[in-house]
Order: sequence, then structure tokens, then C-alpha cells
Amino acid sequence: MSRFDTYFLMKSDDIVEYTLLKTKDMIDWDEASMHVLVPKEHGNLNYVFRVWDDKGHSIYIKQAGLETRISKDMTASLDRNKLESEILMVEEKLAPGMVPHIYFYDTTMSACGMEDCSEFLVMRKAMLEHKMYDHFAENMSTFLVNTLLMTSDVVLDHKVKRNMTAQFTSPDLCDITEKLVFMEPYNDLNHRNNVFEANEEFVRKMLYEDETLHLEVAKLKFKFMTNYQALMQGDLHTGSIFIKDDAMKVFDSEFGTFAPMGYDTGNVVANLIFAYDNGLAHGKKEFCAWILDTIEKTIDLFVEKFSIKFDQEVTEPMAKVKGFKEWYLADILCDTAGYAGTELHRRTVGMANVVDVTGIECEKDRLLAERLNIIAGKNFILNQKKFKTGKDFKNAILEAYEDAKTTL
Ligand code: SR1
Ligand code: MG
Repeated sequence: MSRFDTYFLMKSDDIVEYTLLKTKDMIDWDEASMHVLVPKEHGNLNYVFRVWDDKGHSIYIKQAGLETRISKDMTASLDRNKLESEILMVEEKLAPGMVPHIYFYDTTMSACGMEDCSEFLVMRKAMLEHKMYDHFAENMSTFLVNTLLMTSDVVLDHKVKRNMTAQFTSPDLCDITEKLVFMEPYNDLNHRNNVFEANEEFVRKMLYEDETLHLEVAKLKFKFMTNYQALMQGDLHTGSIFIKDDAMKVFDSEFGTFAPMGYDTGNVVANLIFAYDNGLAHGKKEFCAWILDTIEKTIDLFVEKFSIKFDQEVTEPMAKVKGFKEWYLADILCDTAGYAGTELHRRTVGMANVVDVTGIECEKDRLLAERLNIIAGKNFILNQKKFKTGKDFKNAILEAYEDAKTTL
């Protein structure tokens, strides 16, 4: 019996005892010198502690709370910690070294022990400092191909995949995505959108009143809900990526579920655009050029690596039919554009915003950023089929920038 046999939300004072209870047989802790610290960066939902000793051992303990951090009114099942841990364990096998190692997960305390990544920066922070990482496109494209293609029907035995589809899902978290991404940015259904006052009129016209847009978003929503294409990370923004000079690790996979691959690839594109917005507002030309180049490369490398790995790994006989691979990839690129669009919109006007944009102090620069996001997002959603190469994405961002300037 231990006091951790019943769930409660842990505080720093509980963490050493808890860590020892859970990891004593895996980590040779120097008990006398164990310390606990709460990292500054955190997500919208959970609580993280870093534990270390003076002999070089360390771990992150991550716990799910009953309420989300972002809003006490929003709850999400405590099972999300198990889901996140199990998805990271699958991803570690498919993309070794590209996710934090999970030491244990505990369904009673809804907590897990995860590899300490404190020598990395959370990528959103790095982007706000306008740091550039030339390995990102290479690593991210590998992560996307390995985790998405390898969990799709192209490769997995179909019975195994159907079982995994049932295992890797959280109705609560999918519900959050369905509302926050695919409804509220277009109708403020729950009256909790954060719309920048100076942009209210623009948002109303461009997002709330455009029925053609609503129809395309409705299709994207239904595709998200019904196309169990692959096990995606589900929330692949720069706050879900640890990065340093020569490596990156993707974490925070609690929104992971079987859904269109383009949801992940699209989120990567959109969140790089938020970094671009911030770079523009701070006059960081080299950084902005790096972002555009990175978006272009990530898409092109994704297509190239996907195509090669498809040929190597395909097991589904009908996926070997001539022309199937090209059709499948083209559809992923359409989705990439569509879901990049919905992410651009929901982070600009929805409930969960990004500091890359909200942190822009000059009103005119913030308006420019928001309008760039809204215009680019609409182009991505309304013209999904036009986005076939990295250059198509890059050019759309440059066009949206020019168009946004004319609205000010
Ligand atoms: C209630 S959670 C709000 C958002 O934060 C997470 O990171 C997801 O993106 C979610 O939509
Ligand atoms: Mg998160």
C-alpha cells in the first residue's frame, strides 16, 4: 500500500517519493541529492516535473489533472496519460530517438515517467527567439513518414490495425479537436473565441460569414472523424517538439488517434507559419527565409521519403496497383493543405491561441500576422488540390503576406 494508490494531483513535494516508488528498479538514484523543478514551459492540459540527482540521473514526471490547465470548465479523461505514453512507445519503435523514452506509466495516478529532455528547448520558445535549425526538415519528414505510413493500412496487417484503432483513441480529446478546430473558429459556437478586437470585422466577414468555406471545413471535419488512415500525433505544433542543434523529439501525443495523415503534416506547416508571423513582426528576414525554406523542404522530403518507404514496406496487395501510391500521396497533400488551413484559423481566432501571434505587441504587425494566417488558411482550405509541392505552400504564404498588407 502506498499513498499513490488513489489518484490525487501531485505537488512538487510528492514527486521524489513518487519517482522512487516507480523507478527505483530502473534508475540508480542518489536519494540524498534528488531535486524537483517545475519547467517554465508547459502545455494547455497537464503538469510536468523534472527530477534529478547529483550523480547524473534524471526524469520527467508528467501527470494529467482532472481539469485542463487552459480552462477549469474543460475536462478531459485522465486516460489521456496512458494514451500519450502508449503512443510514444509505438512511435519510439517506428522513429527511434525521435520521441522521449517512456520509463513507466501509471493508470492510477494518471502519470508517466519520461526521458528528461531538458537539454532541448521547446521549439515554440526557440522560434520566439528566432533560432534556426537546419536539421528540422530532414528529421521532421522522417518522423512523419515513419510514424504515419507505418501505421497505415498500406503497411499494417488490417486486423492488427483495427485493434489499434480501438486502442488508440480518447473520445474526450477528439471532441476537443472537433470543436476547437472544426467548428468554433467558424461560428464561435461556445462564445469562447479570442478575437483580437481590431480584427473583429475582418474575422466576421472572412471566417464567420463565408458559407463556401464552412462547407469545405465541414468536409475536413468529417474526414477527420471517419478516415482512420494512420496513427497520428494529433497536436503537432511547435510546443509539442523538443529541439536542439542536432536533434529533435516529438512529445505530447495525447491527442493522437487514427485520423488523416494530413492532420499532422498540416499542423507542422501551420505552426511554422506562426513562427514566420513572429519573425516578420520582429524584422527577422533571415529567420523568415529559413521558415519558408523549411516548409518547402519538409513537404518535399516527406513526399520523397514516403514514396521510397511505400515501395519498401507496402504489404496491402491493392496498394501495389499501378497509380495507387500517387493517388494516395496526392490525397495526403490535399489534406495537408486543408488541415494547415484549419490550424491557422483556430490558433488565430479560437480558444487556444499561440504566443507567436498574441505576443506581437504592435497592433499593425499583429493585424498583419492574423490576416496573413486567415488569408493563407482560406487559400489552403478552398484550393486543397493545388498544393502538390513544397513550393506551392511557400508561394501561398508569400501571396497571403502581400494580400494581407493590402487590407491594412
Ligand atoms: C483544451 S486544450 C486546447 C488545445 O491545447 C492543446 O495543445 C490542443 O491543441 C488543444 O486543442
Ligand atoms: Mg499538448
